[in-house]
Amino acid sequence: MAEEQETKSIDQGTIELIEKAAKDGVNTAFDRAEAMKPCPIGSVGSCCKHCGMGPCRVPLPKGKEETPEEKQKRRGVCGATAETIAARNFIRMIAGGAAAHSDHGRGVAELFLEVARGGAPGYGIKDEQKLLQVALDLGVEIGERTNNEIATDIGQIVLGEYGKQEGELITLRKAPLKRQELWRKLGVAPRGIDREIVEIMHRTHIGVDQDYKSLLKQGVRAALADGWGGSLMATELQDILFGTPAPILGQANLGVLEKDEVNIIIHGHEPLLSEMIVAAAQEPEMIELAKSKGAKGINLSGMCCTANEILMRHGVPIAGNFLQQELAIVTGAVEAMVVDVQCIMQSVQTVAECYHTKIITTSPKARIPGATHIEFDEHDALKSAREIVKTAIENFPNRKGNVHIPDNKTDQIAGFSHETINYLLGGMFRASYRPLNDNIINGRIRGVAGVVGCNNARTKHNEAHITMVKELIKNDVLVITTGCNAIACAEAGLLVPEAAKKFAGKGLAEVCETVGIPPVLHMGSCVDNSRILIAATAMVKDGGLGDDISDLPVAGAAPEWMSEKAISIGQYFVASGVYTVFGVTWPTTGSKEVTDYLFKDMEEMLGGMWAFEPDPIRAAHLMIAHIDKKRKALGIDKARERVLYDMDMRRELDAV
Ligand code: SF4
Ligand code: MSK
Repeated sequence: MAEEQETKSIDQGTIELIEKAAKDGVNTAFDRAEAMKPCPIGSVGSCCKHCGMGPCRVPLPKGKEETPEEKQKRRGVCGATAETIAARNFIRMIAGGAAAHSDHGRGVAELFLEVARGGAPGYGIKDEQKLLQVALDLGVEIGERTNNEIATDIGQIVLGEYGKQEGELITLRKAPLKRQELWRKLGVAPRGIDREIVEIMHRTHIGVDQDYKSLLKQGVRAALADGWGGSLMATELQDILFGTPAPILGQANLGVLEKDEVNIIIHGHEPLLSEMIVAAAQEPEMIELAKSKGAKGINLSGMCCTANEILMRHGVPIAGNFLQQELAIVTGAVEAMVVDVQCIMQSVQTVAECYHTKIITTSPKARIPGATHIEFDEHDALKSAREIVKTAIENFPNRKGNVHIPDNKTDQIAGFSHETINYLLGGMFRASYRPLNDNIINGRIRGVAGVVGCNNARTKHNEAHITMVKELIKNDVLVITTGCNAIACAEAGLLVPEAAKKFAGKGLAEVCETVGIPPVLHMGSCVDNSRILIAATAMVKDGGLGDDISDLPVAGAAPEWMSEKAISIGQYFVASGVYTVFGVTWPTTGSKEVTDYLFKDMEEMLGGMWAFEPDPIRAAHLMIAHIDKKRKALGIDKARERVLYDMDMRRELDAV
């Protein structure tokens, strides 16, 4: 049994809890993934169910070259080709992902406006400097105006960007000039966020856009509306409201749960309510109440991206990433799992029913049958938060005694926002990316990779994440991370400065030791991938590495992706000029033309392109090869060779 479970995760505590779940008779995602194999036609994008004449399946013919006559017949009832069907499916994934991120951004903007108007007590403007910076970015007058007046204008402008019908998103201006011009030239500069998503749904309806290239271009436009629009605005406004992250010590893994305390896990993506739960859980009356129920205190931890948000700003520990959510409940030690939106398995409720855990839903957009619903009311958020914390405390005496908390937990340093990297590298008085660019130019750092994204039950939990990241840093590639990859890296001990000496190549380790940073920098949650775009733009602006993101020696990856949001993120990275490799599975292989367009033609169009490689070592080397290609184009490849040779080797070379 133990050996069988070891094929499911690289993490010891996770394996222990998969075993406990089996003993307790609890069904988890690991079991379901084994029992139910993915549909081979749907998984390659060859199934369409966009109308009542379908579903239509257009799988590739097995084993032999298809004749033109056969290909002619391989269509849906309406005549849609395999290319149209694969492209439609792909961009509907982008629409789903962009909608999720951008609706998150809308929720933040609505709260932001309420705060500015004085209608959301308990919240305030925490980062005034960022407020002023965003005001400048959006063209909002500052003068002698109060913060609330400025914030009101910002909130209105941001909300207006969702329903805008013409022109282009204001925040596109944050991209390098050359990139903006390219988007305009290609006709992919997004107009309004909602408009681009709706247009995908329209074009993919039966009988509308039948040209896969035209469909994929609209996918690019909607993904850009996500990355440079909805996600970026979510991050900016959250920073103003809750503070821009700065380096902070935290811990990660299932071992952060406490045996003798009331354990509350906050899970999902939006930090709006969880910020208040952090405050409520620290109130003396709540701690007293917990003690009166026999607990030693209240232990708050996070799961998935809500975890990343409250870790980055408060140091709240992370209990796990996507595939660990059911297992946290299997410990038998969780009084409440509080969920907001996105990445919440419906099965948390059925798992919770096997123990004493209460699942508390908080968003009107995300209900789960059987769960307790305590709706987040931003007009009295602390009241909602207190009610939630109280419900958890009162559940403590109901623990069933069948408790096992694995003892593995690791330290991590998180909080590497773009602003922090700027200060860390350049100093308070001359914040800049110059030292990073210089170290790339002199070859100590080979390049930068953004490794992000989910877990996927079709592949061993965390294995591809950690194998890829270790291979990259070993080869002197500085890694920046978000989402569930960041949590995996924390669990593997890669987010501490000491990891540089242990795992990084000589050049990268030297830089990390000098600056005092880990070789893998945690930049936040899924919407915070926008921070990576801003960091890449800052590298371009600092000079010496070309004049567009596509010139930089950088690459991106999501080795264990599963969500539609990951596809949207990948597409906006590609559209921003980044070579982006995905693992596990690829959703368009049912059409060679569509796949070739994404994997080859997009590079000509956008300077960035998609790639698919499930083997994490090979994927890391594809990224390294791309980074080296860019170094060569910039004429800095020789510098790295000089760094790699020690004095004796250089003497030998000179003698030749
Ligand atoms: Fe079939 Fe066309 Fe309907 Fe899709 S839209 S289900 S391909 S008939
Ligand atoms: S939580 S989208 S599983 S990264 Fe952002 Fe993790 Fe992927 Fe959800």
